[in-house]
This record gives sequence, structure tokens and C-alpha cells, in this order.
Amino acid sequence: MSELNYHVTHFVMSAPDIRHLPADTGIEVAFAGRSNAGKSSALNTLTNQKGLARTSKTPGRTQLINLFEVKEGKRLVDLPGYGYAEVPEEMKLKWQRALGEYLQKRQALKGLVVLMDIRHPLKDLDRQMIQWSVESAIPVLLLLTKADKLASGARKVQLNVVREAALSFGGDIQVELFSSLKKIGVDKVRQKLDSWYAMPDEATEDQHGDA
Ligand SMILES: Nc1nc2c(ncn2[C@@H]2O[C@H](COP(=O)(O)OP(=O)(O)OP(=O)(O)O)[C@@H](O)[C@H]2O)c(=O)[nH]1
Ligand SMILES: [Mg+2]
Repeated sequence: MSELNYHVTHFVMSAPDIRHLPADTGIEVAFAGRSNAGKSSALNTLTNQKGLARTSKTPGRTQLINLFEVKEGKRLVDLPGYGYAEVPEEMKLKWQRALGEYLQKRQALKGLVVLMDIRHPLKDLDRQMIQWSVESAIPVLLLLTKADKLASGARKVQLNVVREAALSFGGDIQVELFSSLKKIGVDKVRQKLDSWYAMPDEATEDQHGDA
């Protein structure tokens, strides 16, 4: 059982870059990954709400930083997917800038969920995301998504391969299997998020409370 009730999560806003986000306080957990990796689906599965985050068969659907609130001061963030080939170069650079900026400047960011299709893990941009997080001392939950696409033997092999590879980054990285379709790994995600949301919130919270 998880501490927080993720089912009550609601949409807050979409922003083209970090300047449009609400005050940089509280705790944010962001979902990042290649376009089509299953980020929006995972958010919907986690919160048990079909239409919370928009999903699509067309990669590159989520082009904005989408913000959701689980509870006051505890937010989930659906980040734009990276690595989609058929997006114009200029747009790609714009997203990548928004993404890099969010990761490097957002103080509220306390945990990053990196989602990778279990059949195509650890592409260059995934590695870059993980590297960024490790350098910024942000813990990472690596999810191997669409685990339902592999038979259970192949699934375990892939999990071990990625766990082994994750060690080389040296940071706080946990690797788990995930499937929105078959609801694999959902409790693991909720437990990890609970632990991140339970982190003490330095200095900011009291100034904004109504106590
Ligand atoms: N088989 C299977 N398909 C999935 C799973 N999760 C997502 N998909 C499918 O993968 C496609 C992309 O899912 P999204 O959740 O929209 O992916 P995304 O990472 O948010 O994509 P962008 O917003 O473009 O970055 C959709 O067609 C989903 O139905 C899963 O667990 N199993
Ligand atoms: Mg999406």
C-alpha cells in the first residue's frame, strides 16, 4: 500500500518553459523519456485515471511541461518526450532546451522517473538524462515500459542487463519493469514516489502555509 492517494491527482497547468511554471516550492517528480516510451500512459496508470495525461500513437504528443498535483505541494510532471526523429530540428532544440532547463534549474525537482521501452533501452538521450540527474544528485527510477511486449524470461534478462548498466552511472538509480497494459510495477512506482514526496522540504513550505 502506498502512503499517498494518487487517484485524486488533478491537472494544474501546461507550460512551454520553466518561466511559466508556478512557484518553485514543494516537491516535483518528473516523468521523462523518449517520445512514445509510455510516459503519459504510466501517469494515467499510476493515478488510475484514463484521461489525466494525454496519450497518443503519434510520437511527440506531449510538447509542453504538464503539471499535476497529487496533494498540496506534491506534484507530478509529464515532460515532453525527446528523440522523435520526425520533428523539425528547430522544434526539437526548443524542447530539449525546455527539458534541460527544467532538469537543471527547478529546485522542486526531487526525483526523476525515466521511462524506456523495454525493447529499446538506454539510447543516447536516455543516458544523457540519467547523467544529468546523477550530476544534479537527483535520484532516478528507471522504468522498462511495455514489459507486456516480452515473455517473462526475456523480461528478466532485459531487467538484469539494464540493472547492470545502471551501476556504471554511479548515482541513486533503481530499475524496475513496468506495464500500463498489464499493471506491472505500479506499486513499486507508488512506493518510490512516496519516499521522494516524504523528503523534508527545505525552508520554503512554512513561508507559504496559512499557519
Ligand atoms: N503494449 C503496451 N503499450 C503501451 C504501454 N504503455 C503505453 N503504450 C502505448 O504506447 C504509445 C505511446 O504511449 P504514450 O503514453 O502516449 O507515450 P509518451 O511517452 O507519453 O509519448 P510522448 O507524449 O509522445 O512523448 C500508445 O500507443 C500507448 O497505448 C504498455 O504498457 N504496453
Ligand atoms: Mg506523452
